Amino acid sequence: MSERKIFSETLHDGVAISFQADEILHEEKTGHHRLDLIRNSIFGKVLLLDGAVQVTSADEFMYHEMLAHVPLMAHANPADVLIIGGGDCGLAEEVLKHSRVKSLTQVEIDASVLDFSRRHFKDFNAPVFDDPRFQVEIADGAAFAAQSEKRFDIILVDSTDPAGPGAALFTAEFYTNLRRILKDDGITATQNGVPFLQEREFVAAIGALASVFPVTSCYLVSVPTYFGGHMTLGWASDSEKALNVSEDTLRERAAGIETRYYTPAHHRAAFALPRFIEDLLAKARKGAETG
Ligand code: AG3
Repeated sequence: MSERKIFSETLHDGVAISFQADEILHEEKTGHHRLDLIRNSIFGKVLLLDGAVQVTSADEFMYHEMLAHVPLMAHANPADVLIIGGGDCGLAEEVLKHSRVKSLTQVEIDASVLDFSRRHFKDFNAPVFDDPRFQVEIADGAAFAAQSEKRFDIILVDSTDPAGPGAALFTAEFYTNLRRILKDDGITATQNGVPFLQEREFVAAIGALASVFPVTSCYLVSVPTYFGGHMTLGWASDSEKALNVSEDTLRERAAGIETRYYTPAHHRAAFALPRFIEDLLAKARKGAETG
C-alpha cells in the first residue's frame, strides 16, 4: 500500500503551500537542518529544509536559470564565479553552461545536503560533478567571504530564507565582505524572497545591500513552489554598466546556451517592477541612506 501524507511548508505565518507525498523518500536531521525529501505527482522530487521548500525537480530551472544567467550574461567576462549555498547544485549546473566561466567555487555549509542532492537530483546536477572547473568547499559562507583571498567576477547567493543558518547571508557585514572579494566590474545576485509575503525581509536585505554597494536593484522570477507572487532576486554592483547591456549583446552571449526560462528579452523585462515592489525598493534604498 502506498503511503500518503500531506507536507505543509512552515515558512510563513498564516498561510502555507501543501504537497501530497506519494512517497516519502527520506527524512533526516543533518547537523544544520531538518531535511525531508518527498515525491509529488506534479513537482516530482521535493526537497524541504526546516519545513521550507528548497528545490523541486519540476520547477528548479526557473529559479536557477534566472539567478545564474542574468548576472552572467550581463558581465563582459565572467571568468571566476562563486556560489554561496546552493547545495543541490542546480545553480552550478546553469553557471557551468557558460564556456566563458573558467572556475566555479561553491561554498556550502551542509555536506549532507550536497551528498544527498548528488544522489537524488542527478537529473539536473550530474554534469556538475564531472566538470574540472567545479570546486566545492564545505564551509560557512559568511566565514568564507570574510577570509577568502581569491576574487570573483560573479557571486551568487543561493540561500535559504533569512532565519536559521541562512540569516547571516542577509547582513550588511556579509555584503561588505562580498564587495571585498569581488573584482572590478563584479556583480552579486541574491535570493531575496517573495516580497508580498516577506516585505520586511525584502526591505531589510535590499537596505543592507544598498548600504554597501553603490548600485542596488532587484529583478523578478516566478517560481510555483515559492508561492505568493513574484520572487525577487537582489542585484548589487559598483556601476550601472551591467544593468544596461543591450538585448543584442545578451543574445550574442547567450548563443549556444540551452535554457527553458531565460531569454535575452526576458532578462531585460525582469527588471521592470510592479509598482508595489518599486516602492519597496525605494524604501529600502532610502533606509540605507539615512542609516
Ligand atoms: N534557495 C531558495 C529558497 C527559497 C525558499 N523559499 C520558500 N520556500 N518560499 C533554494 C536553493 C535552490 N538551489
